[in-house]
Amino acid sequence: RAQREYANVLVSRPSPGVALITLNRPKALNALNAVHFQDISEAMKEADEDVSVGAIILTGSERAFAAGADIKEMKDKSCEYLSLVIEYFRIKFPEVAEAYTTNFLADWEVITQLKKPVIAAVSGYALGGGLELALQADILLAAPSAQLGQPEVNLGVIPGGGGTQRLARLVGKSRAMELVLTGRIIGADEAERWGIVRVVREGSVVDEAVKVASDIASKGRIAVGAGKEAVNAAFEMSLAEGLRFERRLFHALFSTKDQKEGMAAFSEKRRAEWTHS
Ligand code: CO8
Repeated sequence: RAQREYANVLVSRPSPGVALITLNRPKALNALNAVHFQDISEAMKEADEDVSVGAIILTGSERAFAAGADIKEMKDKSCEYLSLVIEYFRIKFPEVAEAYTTNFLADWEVITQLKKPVIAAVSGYALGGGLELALQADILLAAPSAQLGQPEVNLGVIPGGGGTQRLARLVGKSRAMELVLTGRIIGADEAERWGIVRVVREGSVVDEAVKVASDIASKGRIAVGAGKEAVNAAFEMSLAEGLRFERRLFHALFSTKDQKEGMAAFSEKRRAEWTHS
């Protein structure tokens, strides 16, 4: 089907089953303004709904994945635009929320709501909202040039797109505190030691992401979707709840044709032909 065009992102299919979404405001180091972000979220949703897509890659330019939310756009905003208030309105007054949320980075958590796996391929700066965007991805690959940080403290604010929560879970309290309270920017090696990313050869981050995405896209979509859902549950549930959730999904997969096919193919020493059903 015809690919939609977006002003601020490029969308391509570098390999069967793989959607590549490239943030494309290079002069502003991919700073995320409302229009840019709307394009990102619509392109991500479009790829998620496309049955021919098995995995989605989100990347930026060589110099910057994304240098954060657009400071020039944010600088004159009053407090009601802050996400805390958006959340409050979303819950309290759903009809008012519409007006607020169509404005400032409305669909912020969009990546976490997608069914397909998302791989962030990070080169250069991933700062503030740029890092928070990458942290919403399921798999993070980084070039040696990658520079990650939450410099919001230098602007008189704190991360507002999940940074404090996701980093604390990912790298632990002390490291998360250091990033959030000092704004220190870390390089790819340190980010890899901390378990945030896997570093690949310079210049190959998108190619590596395509390899991983192609590999995922070659599996049965139902099992991939269930695996993603189960791992993500680990960040939201207690261990007992998460184990129960995993077991339920595991059992449910025995009602799929892909389970019959996968196990038959193994027994017959042949490749599985997934029907995603
Ligand atoms: N916003 C707007 N414009 C930016 C941003 C940004 N975040 N980052 C860079 N730019 C622009 C610069 O203004 C400059 O534009 P111009 O040429 O018109 O002056 C252009 O990009 C190139 O940048 P520099 O000249 O500064 O390039 P350098 O190589 O000298 O420096 C840096 C690169 C270190 C990345 C530097 O640009 C920088 O420090 N940028 C700001 C980083 C930052 O503070 N990010 C955090 C922003 S706050 C945030 O993200 C909160 C997220 C909340 C999410 C909430 C969801 C609901």
